[in-house]
Amino acid sequence: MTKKTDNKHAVKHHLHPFSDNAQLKKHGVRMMVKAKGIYVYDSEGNEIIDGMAGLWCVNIGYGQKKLAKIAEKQMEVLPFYNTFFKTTHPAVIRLSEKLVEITPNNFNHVFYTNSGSESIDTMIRMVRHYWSSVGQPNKKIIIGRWNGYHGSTLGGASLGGMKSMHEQGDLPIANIVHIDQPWYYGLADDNESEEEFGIRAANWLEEKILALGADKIAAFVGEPIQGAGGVIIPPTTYWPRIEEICKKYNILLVADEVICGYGRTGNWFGFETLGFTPDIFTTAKGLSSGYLPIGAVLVNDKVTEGLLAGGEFNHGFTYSGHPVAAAVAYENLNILDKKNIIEKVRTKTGPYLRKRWQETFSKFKYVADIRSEGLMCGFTLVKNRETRELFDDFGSTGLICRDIFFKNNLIFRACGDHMVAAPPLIISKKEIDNMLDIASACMREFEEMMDKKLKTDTDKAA
Ligand code: PXG
Repeated sequence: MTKKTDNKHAVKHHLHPFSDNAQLKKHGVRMMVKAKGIYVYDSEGNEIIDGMAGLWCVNIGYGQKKLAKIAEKQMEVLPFYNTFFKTTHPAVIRLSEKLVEITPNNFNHVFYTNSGSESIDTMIRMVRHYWSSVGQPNKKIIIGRWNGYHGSTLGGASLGGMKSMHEQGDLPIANIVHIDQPWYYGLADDNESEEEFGIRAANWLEEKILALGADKIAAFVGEPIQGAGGVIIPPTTYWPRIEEICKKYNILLVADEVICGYGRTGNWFGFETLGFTPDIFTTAKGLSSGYLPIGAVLVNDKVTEGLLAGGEFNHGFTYSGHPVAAAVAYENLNILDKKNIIEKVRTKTGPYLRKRWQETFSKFKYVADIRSEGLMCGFTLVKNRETRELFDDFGSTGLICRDIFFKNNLIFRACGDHMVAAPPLIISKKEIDNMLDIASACMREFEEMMDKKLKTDTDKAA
C-alpha cells in the first residue's frame, strides 16, 4: 500500500502537462525514481505495476541496458548533426532502412520528428503540400473524429476531437472538421449488429465528404484503435469501408499509429490488425519505446512521388533524425524483431490478456463493454448495465476508479469513464495474472464505494 506522498517541492517550479497545477501544489505528486521490466518504483520504495507502459510507449519494457549503451556510444561518436543541408549520418540511414523493412512494400520514405504531435503537424503540412504539388491546391480540409487524440500542438489538438482542448485557445485551426467515432456500445441503434454499425459509422465519412465537396478534402485521419479516447475498437467492417470511401473520392487515408504502432496490437502496425492500408502513417512513442523522443511519418510511393514533384518542402525540425534518438530507435526495433516480441503479443500474451481481462471484469456490476486487441484493452464504467446508462458527469467516476488503482500500486488510465490498460509488450502471463488480481481487488473496493455513493445520492433525492 502506498505511503502518503508529499512531494510538494517537486511542483514548486514545474508546470505539469494536462494537470490542474493549483491542485498539484496543494497535494503534491508521486515521484518515480527507477524502473525495471513492467515495474516503476517511487521515492518511497513502492513497486508499482505500470499497466500503461509509461504513456503507452515503453513497449520494450524498462531497463534495456543495450539501449543505454547504444545511446552512450552514439553520444561519444556523433551526438548531433542535422539532415537539412545536403548532409546525413549513419544512424538515420540505418533506422530508415529498418523502418522500410518492417512496413508494407509501398512505404519507402520516412520523415523524422520528435513526437507524435510533430508527426501529426508534419502530416497536415505534407498532405496539403502534396495536393498543391499535384495541381489540386483546393484540397485542404482534413477530417478527423470526435474523441480522437492526435496530440497537443495547434495542428494535433485541432485534428483531435477533444472538445476540452478546443475550448482552450481558439481551436480547431481552419479547414479541420470532425465526424463521430465508431463506438458501437455507445452509438449503435437498438438491434444493430456490430458489422452494420461499422458500415454506418464509416458512411459518416462519405456524408461529410458529400456535404463539403470532395474537391476540397485532402485527407481523413484516424487512429486504427482510438487510444486516449478510451480504447475504442471499431467493428471489423469499419476500416475497409473507410478505405473504400477514401479511394472513391480521391482522398488520402492517414493512420495515426502513435499508440498502435510498433507492436501494440500484435502486428507491427495497427492498420495490419484492422485490415486496411493507409497512404501515410504517423508514429512516435513505441519507435524508441520512449527511451528518447523521436517520431516518424511514413509515406507511400504515390504520395512521395507527388511530394518530389513539388520542389522544396519547407518543413523540418532541428532534431529531425537526431543521431542518438535514431540509434536507440534502431536498436529498439531490432530487439522487438529479433526477440519476436510482437509475435508473442499476437499469439500468446494478447489472447491470454483478452481472456483474463474478460473473466476479471465481467464479475463487476458497474462494468460494461469489456474489450481488447493485442495489449491494449478497456472497459466502460456504467451506472446500469441493462439500460446502458452512464454515470453522471462523464469522467468523474473514472477518476475515482483510477485513483483506487493508483493507491494500490497499479497504473491504469481513466479516459472519461473508460478504464484502459496498455502494459509493456514484454509482460508475461504470470505478470498479467498478478496485474489482474490486484485490479480485481481494486474493483471490489470501487464497487463498495459506488454502492455507498449511489445509495447516499438516492437517499438525498428522496
Ligand atoms: N497521436 C496519438 C494517437 C497519440 O496517442 C499523439 C498523437 C501525440 O503524441 P505526443 O508524443 O506529441 O504526445 C498521441 C499521444 C494519455 C496520453 O494519457 C496519450 C498521449 C499523450 C499523452 C497522454 O492517454 N498520446
